[in-house]
Amino acid sequence: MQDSFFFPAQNSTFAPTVDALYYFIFWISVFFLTLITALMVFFVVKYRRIDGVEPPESPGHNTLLELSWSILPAFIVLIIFGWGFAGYVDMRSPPDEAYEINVTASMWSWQFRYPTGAISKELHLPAGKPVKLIMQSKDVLHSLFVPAFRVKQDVVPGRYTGLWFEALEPGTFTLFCAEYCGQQHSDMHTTVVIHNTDPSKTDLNNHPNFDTWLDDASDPIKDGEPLHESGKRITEILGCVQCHSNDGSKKVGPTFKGSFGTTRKLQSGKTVTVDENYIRQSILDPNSQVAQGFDPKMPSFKGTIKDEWIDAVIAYFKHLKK
Ligand code: HEC
Ligand SMILES: [Cu+2]
Repeated sequence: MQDSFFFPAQNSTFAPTVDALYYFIFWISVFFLTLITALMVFFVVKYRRIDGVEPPESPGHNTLLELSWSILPAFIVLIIFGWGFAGYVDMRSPPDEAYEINVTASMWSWQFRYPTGAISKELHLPAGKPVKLIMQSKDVLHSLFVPAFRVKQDVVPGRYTGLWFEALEPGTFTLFCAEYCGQQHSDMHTTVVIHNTDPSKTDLNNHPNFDTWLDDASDPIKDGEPLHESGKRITEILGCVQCHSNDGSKKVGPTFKGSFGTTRKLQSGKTVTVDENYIRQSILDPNSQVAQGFDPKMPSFKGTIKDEWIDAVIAYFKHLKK
């Protein structure tokens, strides 16, 4: 798979058709642009007004010429229509066995829910299997766009919209919101992780195969494992690690490392201790207490994170104190 001049590498079964039709229209446009511009320049020069020369008698019309410049383009347009329509129907008709994922868009993040109850901030998919997205918006118009798959569909408040595709190769790709949806619209992108489906393999980026990932994401708290390790897994599954580091470095949000038990100055001027309640409230209602020196960029995880998961995250904070 390789990126081309115009497009990222083709990574869905739709991509070859979409690109072929695009190039067909593109080269037809280039051909006629060149032909018409060249003829126009040629005629402008050839029939320019010259002093002392009478302009020639203007011809009436030429039936053959006029028929051919009407019928030929009509054929080309019909070819484009037929080709585009066939592709459109295919893209609108998900196969019955498609794997269903629910998508919720909200200013300015994505949430994906899987049939097992797993939830993630990034879109995880099996390679080589048809996937259907059932999408809704919590607030305004958004649009889900994955260039590598050549698919884009509006996400509309108050109704479901759908989209399906079949990804080809394992790897990571970018998913964008393609509908201007407010101040931080440009932040509304996430990663699509396409997992290998072979249980014995991880892919090149060391992602587990899809079923292993799904098991972890569905039930991140494993019996017999220290709670803080489950907490770490939860911060990965829910995408906390996009904004928070665990090594002391500052990202969009404060690092998790060493923060438990310290005091934190809030934008309201108050000082709080980073304890169980502060962490819990930061996760469920982040904007109620914004740490000084940071923007209120954290989305609420109310309804996404379970109470036991919060306990595990708190255990992880305590573990990172040492
Ligand atoms: C989009 C970026 C983003 C994501 C995703 C995110 N956070 Fe935050 N978080 C922030 C920012 C920015 C702050 C600081 C401003 C504030 O307090 O709201 C913050 C603050 C916090 C605080 C308070 C920390 C302190 O030291 O004051 C906690 C605890 C926290 N986040 C936990 C989480 C957890 C757990 C997750 C995942 C479930 C998460 N965050 C996901 C951006 C994010
Ligand atoms: Cu958006």
